[in-house]
Amino acid sequence: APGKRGPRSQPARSASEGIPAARTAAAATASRSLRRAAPAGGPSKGSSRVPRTARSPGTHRVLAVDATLAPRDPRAPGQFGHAVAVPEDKQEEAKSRWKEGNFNVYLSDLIPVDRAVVDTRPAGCSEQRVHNDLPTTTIIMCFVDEVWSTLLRSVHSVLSRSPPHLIEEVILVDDFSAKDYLKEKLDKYMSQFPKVKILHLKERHGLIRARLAGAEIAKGDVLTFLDSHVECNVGWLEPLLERVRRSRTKVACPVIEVISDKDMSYMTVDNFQRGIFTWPMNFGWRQIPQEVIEKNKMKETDIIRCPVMAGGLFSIDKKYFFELGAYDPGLDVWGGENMELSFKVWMCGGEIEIIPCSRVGHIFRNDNPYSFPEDRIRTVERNLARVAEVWLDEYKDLFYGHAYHLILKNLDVGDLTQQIELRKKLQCKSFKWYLENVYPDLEAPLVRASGLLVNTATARCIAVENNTLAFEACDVNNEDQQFNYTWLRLLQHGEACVAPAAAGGAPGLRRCDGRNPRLKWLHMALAPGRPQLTDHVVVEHLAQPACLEADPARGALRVGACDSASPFQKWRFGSYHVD
Ligand code: LR7
Ligand code: MN
Repeated sequence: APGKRGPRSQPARSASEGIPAARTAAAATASRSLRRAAPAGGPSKGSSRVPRTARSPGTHRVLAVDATLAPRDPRAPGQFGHAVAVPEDKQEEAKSRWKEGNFNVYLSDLIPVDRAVVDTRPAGCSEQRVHNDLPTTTIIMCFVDEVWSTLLRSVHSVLSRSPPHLIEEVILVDDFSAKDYLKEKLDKYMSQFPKVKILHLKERHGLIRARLAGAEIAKGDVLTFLDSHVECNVGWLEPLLERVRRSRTKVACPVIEVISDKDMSYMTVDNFQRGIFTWPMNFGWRQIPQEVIEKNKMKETDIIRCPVMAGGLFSIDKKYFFELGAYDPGLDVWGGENMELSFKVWMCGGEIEIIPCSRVGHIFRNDNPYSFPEDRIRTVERNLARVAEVWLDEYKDLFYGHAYHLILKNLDVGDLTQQIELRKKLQCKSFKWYLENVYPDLEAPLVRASGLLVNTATARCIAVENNTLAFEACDVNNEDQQFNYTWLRLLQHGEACVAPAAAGGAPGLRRCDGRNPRLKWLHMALAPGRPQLTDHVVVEHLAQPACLEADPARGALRVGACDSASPFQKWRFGSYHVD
């Protein structure tokens, strides 16, 4: 549609199956349509610079402490969030500086550190009231080798667009950056702001443990986490704190808008988007369907409950955060912590919300500009597998089924005892409850296919009779003929699984074990990419393709060399739950 543009065409994916190459952010923006930020209403709308007096006792209007109407230098490049172009003679310089942050660092340096952005809040936000006794917050911003001007702009936007009495402190957690300017120079610059504290970590903690280090020393009632390349918009903070004040188990997220990595313009995003995930736990945003919006008469200012949060920007009651066990400290560097906290919050009694009246811009980049201490993909995979093991119950098979290489890798996720204990202690609900109540639109069939496995040429079915594998005339009502084809690629009947044989041999039964590669079958109806073996059931672990087949002469079951033309190798399940 005209006026719509996504900054990235395709979410980048790792070479291996399933898990995105640490690119949740890029993958997430791919589905969002963006608009240049334009004022939502008239010039004075919501931007009065002086706090108004409360009309009813105990509440006041959202403050709009901001220089949007009269910035220090109205003609500076990038002012009001406008796009900036690199001058012709600076193209080379801009290009060479890109890798300092994987965005247009040259332009970031060119635009004011305190630039104004357009007030992108939906109509009505500036009239909303918040309580006078909002909790105070500690802002925690972690960074490793962040670009100077970008880090400064993030801090300035917090300080100039938040009511001072609500900010207990701003803790900058320097995650062992190598850049010189992030040492004394940063300390010196920030010393003009008494509320800004800098914690220089003595070794690389990774984002997750760096946030924990900040949280440990925080004095505010509420923790507000932000990335180090953001611009908080007008009135962003009060609506977040208002939600936490209303209920301490609410975790409040702003709408994350887009600061272009190319021209530094501040773009707004479509309203009515929820934070969701798809298998194997890839974060994304999903538009609420128009009919749902109409049916519920949803307004643009309405709070949106989200199955998961993006991860970087949110407010949470400090005590509640620690009651939840904060983040699993076994998560390394980057990734998956947003899933962990989201599942934990929902399953253990809380809620995740997007607050449309709170808006923060974020620079979305195609790649992390810093190095990972160990392999990036492995790190993210391991984090996600920890989350799956602790929180997904029987649904973890869907995770592994969609990231199948992880099973083959025999990934070591480390010790999970404490996390499992914590879940018990908090008496958290099941993942099934979460799916039914929080994310009912996620497709999460526990098995891929089920019912009778019919050999189409002979109308015979496999069965378990007296603990042995039988092959008999199909009968839908026969319990013994019911099989599941699982995410872990087993042909399963209760505890018993069909065990393959080499070509020429007869299959048998074995006790099911999802980790045993010698029990696995590929049902080609569910494995696109081998059209020549459509409807076949292929032994997975053999190099020479061997297929389950009916021996029509003996009415028996056997494994034979795969033959795309053989009708005796065609099988069909009663029902398929995925395609
Ligand atoms: O080792 C590290 N130490 C750090 O301090 C690695 C990173 N960091 C800092 C880094 O400098 C940055 O300020 O941590 C912050 C987040 O890292 P980014 O900006 O590289 O992450 P991201 O924006 O690409 O990805 C999202 O997912 C992350 C890991 O799961 C975090 O949760 C990020 O906070 C999160 N960002 C957002 O939610 C913003 C919206 C993007 C999306 C989706
Ligand atoms: Mn980020």
